[in-house]
Amino acid sequence: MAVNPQAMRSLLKVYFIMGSTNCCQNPENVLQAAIKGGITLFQFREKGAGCLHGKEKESLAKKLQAICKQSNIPFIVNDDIELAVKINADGVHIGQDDEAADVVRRKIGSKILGVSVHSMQEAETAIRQGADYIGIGPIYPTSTKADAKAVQGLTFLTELRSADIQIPVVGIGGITSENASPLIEAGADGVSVISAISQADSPEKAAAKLYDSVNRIMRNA
Ligand code: 3NM
Repeated sequence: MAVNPQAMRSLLKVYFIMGSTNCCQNPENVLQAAIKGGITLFQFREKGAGCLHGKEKESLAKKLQAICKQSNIPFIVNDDIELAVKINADGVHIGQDDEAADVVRRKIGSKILGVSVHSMQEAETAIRQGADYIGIGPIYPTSTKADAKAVQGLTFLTELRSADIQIPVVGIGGITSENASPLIEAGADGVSVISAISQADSPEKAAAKLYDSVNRIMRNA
């Protein structure tokens, strides 16, 4: 763990994830609008049919990173540790098919490390190997990730918190401002979304609505 857990929890509130294939508008404009709306963390996830590679990918990453920097939003890179280190991103997010978290931790030093987990055992391993936060999903049905696992609802999150696992947790998969509340009530520190913001007519309004729905529950907790 490299980041103070309390600081990590605040960053996870509205965690926007996006790559060029998720947007119907210019990705830079989408990110700028999402930041205006109140996102707290950003992940560059350049995946799927028609995604950018090599220099083009790096060039978009740098443009989006510069936008995040202007507003002090930490910039996380999905999977691509080499790119994250090369451009000095603020962190990386990895899944179970990537290198082990302890290997990645050694490569990235004190940058933020997020790990996707789907079981108690994976969660415990990620914690032991130095994750700053874990991502769990899909909470609800999603069409954004073709190889998403079975929908898990709030079952796993509830199990984690009942076992007194205190690591910062973010949920992902099919989350919108309408269905975010139960996730926060069940113990998540925030929501990760792609399409709820990237495909919205107004990414700014969509981000603001998500922020309100998360914050409303946290204030009452
Ligand atoms: N990971 P949307 S679901 C990137 O379950 C990703 O680990 C998932 O997109 C997981 O907010 C998912 O549009 C897609 O549903 C999230």
